[in-house]
Amino acid sequence: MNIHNLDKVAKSLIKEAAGRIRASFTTELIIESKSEANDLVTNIDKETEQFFIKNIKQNFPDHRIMGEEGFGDNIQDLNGYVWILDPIDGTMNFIHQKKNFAISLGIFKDGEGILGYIYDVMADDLLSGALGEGAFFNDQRIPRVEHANVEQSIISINASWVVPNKYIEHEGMIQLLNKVRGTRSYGSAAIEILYVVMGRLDAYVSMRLSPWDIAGGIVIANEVGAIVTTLANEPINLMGQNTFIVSKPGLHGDIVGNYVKLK
Ligand code: 2AM
Ligand code: CA
Ligand code: CA
Ligand code: CA
Repeated sequence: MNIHNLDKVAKSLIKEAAGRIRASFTTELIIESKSEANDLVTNIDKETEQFFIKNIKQNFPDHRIMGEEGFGDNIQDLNGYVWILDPIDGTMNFIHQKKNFAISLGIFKDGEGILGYIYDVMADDLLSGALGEGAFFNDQRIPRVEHANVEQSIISINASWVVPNKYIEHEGMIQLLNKVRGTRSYGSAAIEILYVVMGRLDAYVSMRLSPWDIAGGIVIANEVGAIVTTLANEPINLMGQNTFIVSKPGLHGDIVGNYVKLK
């Protein structure tokens, strides 16, 4: 398998899928709830995933696909080539705001992340990374991220994790938010990872992410020296859900060691 060919196909599928998503704004959306009332999916999420799967299978018949909407393969291991896809990350933003949503894609070979992509569909910004070859923002090489400390950082976190919740002691999060320079929340894990990689944010924290939210981002973050772990400071398991932090070095250890108290 030629990695440059794989990269070329992946990028062209992402661009074509994004064009279809933008074109869908002229048609009526069909919106459904999934596991809970605020867990939304649309016909465009599903059609986009099906578009990828059809084209991946045509180009690479022996590759497997793990997609959020369940049209791909039933993936129980990462043997061979596995594409981990979120057709629309930030579906609520897609529906309500028509911006700040992304296509998120990671390509893994025998468990190792070899290519990663986060495409901010409305900004037309493509963040990509290839194992050992660095990370790129619209084909411009991105420098490695710098160290950061809590006092001078902007941290992205959903407000749900700062009020009492079942995952984390919220008092610790309040202490953290009292110390940082600022907080943000964008409603798309992929876009928030993109911002950390670009240095626009210093860290992003979440209690409950799925493999497709983060697979592409992990490959890219590794290439710029941003640190990705669970909030228990363990490696991410791509076969299930995880707590999650992506952060500049220094800040990562401080947040995980001094503010996070998991339940
Ligand atoms: P999604 O839009 O693809 O569902 C929202 O804060 C972020 O969390 C989005 O990246 C969203 O991805 C993700 N997320 C993961 N699990 C979710 C859930 N059960 N409900 C809503 N968003 C979820
Ligand atoms: Ca979803
Ligand atoms: Ca997602
Ligand atoms: Ca999604």
